[in-house]
Amino acid sequence: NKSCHNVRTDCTAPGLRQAVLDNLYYVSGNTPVTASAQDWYDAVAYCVRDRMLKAWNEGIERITKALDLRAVAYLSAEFLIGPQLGSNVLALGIAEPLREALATLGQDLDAIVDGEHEPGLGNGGLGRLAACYMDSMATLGVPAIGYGIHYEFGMFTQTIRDGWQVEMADKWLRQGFPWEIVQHEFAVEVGLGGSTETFLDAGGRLRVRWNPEKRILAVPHDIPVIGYGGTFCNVLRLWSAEAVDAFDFGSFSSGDYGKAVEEKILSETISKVLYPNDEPYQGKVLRLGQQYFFVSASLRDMLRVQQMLGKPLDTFHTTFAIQLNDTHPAVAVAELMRLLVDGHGMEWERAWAVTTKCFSYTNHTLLPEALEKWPVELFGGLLPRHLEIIYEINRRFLEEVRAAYPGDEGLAARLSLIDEASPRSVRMAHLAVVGSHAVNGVAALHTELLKTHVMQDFAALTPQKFCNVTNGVTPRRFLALCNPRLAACITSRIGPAWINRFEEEIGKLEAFADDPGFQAQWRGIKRENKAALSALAEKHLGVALNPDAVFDVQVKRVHEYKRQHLNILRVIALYSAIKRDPGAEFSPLAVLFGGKAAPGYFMAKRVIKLIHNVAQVINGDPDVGGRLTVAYIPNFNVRVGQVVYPAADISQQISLAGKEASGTGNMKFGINGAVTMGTLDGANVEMRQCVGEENFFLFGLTAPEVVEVKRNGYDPRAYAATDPVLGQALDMIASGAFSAGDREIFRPIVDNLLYQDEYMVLADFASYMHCQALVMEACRDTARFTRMSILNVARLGKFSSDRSIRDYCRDIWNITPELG
Ligand code: 26R
Repeated sequence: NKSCHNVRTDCTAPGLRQAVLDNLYYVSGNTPVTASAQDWYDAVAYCVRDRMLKAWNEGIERITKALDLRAVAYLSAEFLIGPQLGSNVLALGIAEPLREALATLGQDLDAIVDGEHEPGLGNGGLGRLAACYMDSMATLGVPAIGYGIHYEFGMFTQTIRDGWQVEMADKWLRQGFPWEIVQHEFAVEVGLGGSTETFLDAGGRLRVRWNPEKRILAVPHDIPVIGYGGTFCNVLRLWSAEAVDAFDFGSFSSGDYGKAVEEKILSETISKVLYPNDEPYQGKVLRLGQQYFFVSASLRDMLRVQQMLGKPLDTFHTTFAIQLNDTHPAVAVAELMRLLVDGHGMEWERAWAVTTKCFSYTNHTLLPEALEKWPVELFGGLLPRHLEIIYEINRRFLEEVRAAYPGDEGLAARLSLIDEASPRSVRMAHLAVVGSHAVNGVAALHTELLKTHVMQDFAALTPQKFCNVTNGVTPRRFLALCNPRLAACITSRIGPAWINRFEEEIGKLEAFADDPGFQAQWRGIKRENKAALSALAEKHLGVALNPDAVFDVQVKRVHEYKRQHLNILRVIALYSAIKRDPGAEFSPLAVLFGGKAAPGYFMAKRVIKLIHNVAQVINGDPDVGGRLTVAYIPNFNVRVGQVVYPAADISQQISLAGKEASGTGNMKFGINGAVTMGTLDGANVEMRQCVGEENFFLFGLTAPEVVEVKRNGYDPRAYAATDPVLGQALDMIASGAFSAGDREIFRPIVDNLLYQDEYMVLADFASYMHCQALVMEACRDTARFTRMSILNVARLGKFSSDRSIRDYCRDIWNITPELG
């Protein structure tokens, strides 16, 4: 039946119209008269999903049928995929007919796209990077499965009450999620707790058996990830925890209904909530349970594929390249050993060879407090067999170390997988390095610091393992989708090939950098994007932002090392200057902030409060007269980012040098034409090399200078005492100028800056202010600033995640992309 076929695949406007109407009627039980906004969204989403299924099914077949194919298994505790409708429509190339179809039904595609509630299954950079990589792998034709956790509650929703962050639960599944398909037939059981025992197998060999105390069912939820062009599709497989048995009938029939469902509730706890801490690590047993849960289910799923292909286990590494996204899934090293040795009776040495050929590990942080360490007692309680395996890996590893460096017990202790300091603990990064054939940092500077500081002993032992893959972002979501005006303008000059060949094509824009007509068009688009953001700010915050002001933006997680407080000190200093001389010329400036603080992070939450209070004073001061405006954009997430990046003139990337591993917001701003004001940290270093130093506003200490200043004894008070601008800004906060005279509320911030200042805010302040003056001067020269903006886009081709994925394919995975 032809028409029946067409309603699921037809991509003409009339065909799409019919498909949406059918879904409205048959899926949600509505007519256009009764349909709510959510009903329209669902009808459109299912219509789009239908058109992905051909590529989706072919994608599943590709991985499960092709004998000679190597697929990536990307293991990540977080995938911050963002809204799905818009990006899928873009990938399929059906925006225009769909828009037309909906218009005939009185519906606006953009409004429906904007109404989507995004799955917030990640904290920030690391989770979003995983999503960009899934997009690039699908676009380049790299067969891949993303494995992660189907959290019931994602990242909390941030609301602001009286300037304070208040967290609210994010029940993202409340309205259903049309993009996932639950695959009950691939559910697997995962064990936890219990004990181990030895036994003699049929061949008389001594074997070990783990008898877990409880079992939990892992149920896969599959989300398609379709590449640009719509022909290649991979899958994101997220595991949710369920009870093996829904409830205990024994208790149920004896009348104890509460006890009957208890088991079910306990089991489901495992995938209940995303941990919202993005740096300081907390040794919570539930978190280790989550990590093991998704890792075990994923490895069992891969072994199932291996067996389905009829391939022997000792070629497992030819089927899967397993990438560990930070140490969160590092227990996979021990789990794969257990599955091969205990489960399949493989010899230790052979199993170890397979394991190390499978795994590679990406490190994402230099902060020592973020390195995962699990107390041995806690670890052994939950995963007794894995602890034994880790001891055995360590025993053999240290034997090699001692053979290579006889007598150097200090070295052995530093390299050991076990930290012997009390409480004894398992060092997950060491497990990841030892179990992998490749270890990478996420920016050139970061990799260098890994090799020379954080992991110097490993780098000396196995230098060939270490390599760099600088992060990237997808130009589909973070330019083509989020900035349609700029995208159309770029395409009108250089054609559309930049969308999936960004690195190769975007440089062609450079030819137009000084073209006055092009420049005017470029500025017009930026102004429209600013007006769009202003409209949102007006609606949600009641703050009026002048679209003719320079938009200066810092959006990212709130953390002391990212130095939002340095930014607000700058704002206070600018405000003081205006107050001193209200008549002096000051071109309009809008300083925007956004980002969430970890719920338990006292200082970060207080910084959010300080920003709000400063905003209130400045925005309401008639002397300022709207020339300086400060706003905090609440609940920053992927969706909000897609409105913010296109509207920025200046991108604040001001972490203390040596602290930010890479940053990826810096790249999202840059490819939307914002000029960076930043330190030589993370990927800023490489961005500056690419755009040219004259198109980047640099300030601050370098990483080696930071080390040097600290070595000589850093005294923040000396800076406050000698720089009157800085001293006065701190005094204003301390004296209650932003807290109605209350001198206590911000004392923790001021005292911390004066007496500790771990992230050297005061040391970098003067340099930052000097840089600010240069920025203001550059902004007054419209042609010069527009040229800088255009060149930032034109010269950032390297920062496409397509380039990153090609690097991984070539240097780490040994996979050849099938497309592009
Ligand atoms: C609680 C603990 C174990 C934990 C630590 C760190 C949990 C989550 C994180 C997230 C960290 C690793 C993270 O997001 N790092 C960021 O990764 C980005 C992608 O590589 C980088 O751009 C960014 O610089 C880095 O901070």
